[in-house]
Amino acid sequence: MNDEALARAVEALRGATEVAVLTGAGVSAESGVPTFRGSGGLWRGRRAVDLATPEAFARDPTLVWQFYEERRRNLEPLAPNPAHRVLAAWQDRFPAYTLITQNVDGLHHAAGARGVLELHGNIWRVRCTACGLEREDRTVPFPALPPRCAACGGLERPCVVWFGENLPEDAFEAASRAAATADVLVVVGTSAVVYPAAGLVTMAAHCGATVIEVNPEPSALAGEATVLLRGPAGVVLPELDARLFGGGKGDGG
Ligand code: BJW
Ligand code: ZN
Repeated sequence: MNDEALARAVEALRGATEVAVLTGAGVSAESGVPTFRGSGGLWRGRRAVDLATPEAFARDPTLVWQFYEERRRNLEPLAPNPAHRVLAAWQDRFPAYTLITQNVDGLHHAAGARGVLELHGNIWRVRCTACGLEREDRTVPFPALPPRCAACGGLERPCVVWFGENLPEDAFEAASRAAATADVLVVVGTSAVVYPAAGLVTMAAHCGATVIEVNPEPSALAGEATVLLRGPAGVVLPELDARLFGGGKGDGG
């Protein structure tokens, strides 16, 4: 990791009153969750992003349901990693702090983060396609076929946001406000190709925020990041935390 970049990130965060964080699949990679566009992003030979569409569900609800069923089964034993723990601890470190995620895995919450803005929903919830009724469902394994809604008999689906669907309005509005007013936006583990989430970075940069990117690989953010921290989130964030606050939060428990 580049020491000068780390020092610049520390300086920006030390002077910050409002901090926002935007995470993507990469923050959960070290917990064992495959990223979407990485080598683990294929399921039964299909691209994960091609199954995450309303068209795929309309064509073959059982296939798409089984894709989510398998992901839930794989997720169940996984635990938050040091990156999730540092990002949860920061809620008590900065005067104003907003954690925004594109992930549906619930690992930020499992690490103790409160009020996480989940832009793309949550894999542990289901929603009726007919009446919209939502419920939490942590059953693993899920039934092999999509269940029927207890209220109206409609087909249930995972409560996640597919391509072409709107993001949850309240979460996206709160995320936009946080991006617009943040002194620093930390962008962790996202390829930044999916909108409108990726647009939050542009918004923050235009509104004067310092943008710190944590990612081992280049992303679509390119010139938008002020500080680039090249490395895995589970290493970079505990190091940043240690320099800022003396560390300890991301280690061990
Ligand atoms: C590490 C690491 C380690 C690895 N540490 N890092 C404007 C322009 C162009 C298109 C559009 C636009 N506005 C809207 C669109 C259309 C579309 C879109 O963005 N398309 C583009 C792809 C072209 N957007 C939408 O449709 C959105 N809805 C919408 O805009 O509604 C309004 C509307 C309606 C109708 C018409 C038009 C507009 C909805 C988007 C929903 C995205 N859903 C998914 C699936 C969620 C459910 C599920 O989990 O199955 O969300 S797709 C998938 O991508 C998932 C993710 O949240 C999202 C982002 O992926 P992410 O997190 O960035 O993962 P990866 O794999 O891409 O990247 C991982 C990164 O981690 C890499 O950079 C690695 O290097 C890094 N990494 N190890 C740190 N250890
Ligand atoms: Zn219903």
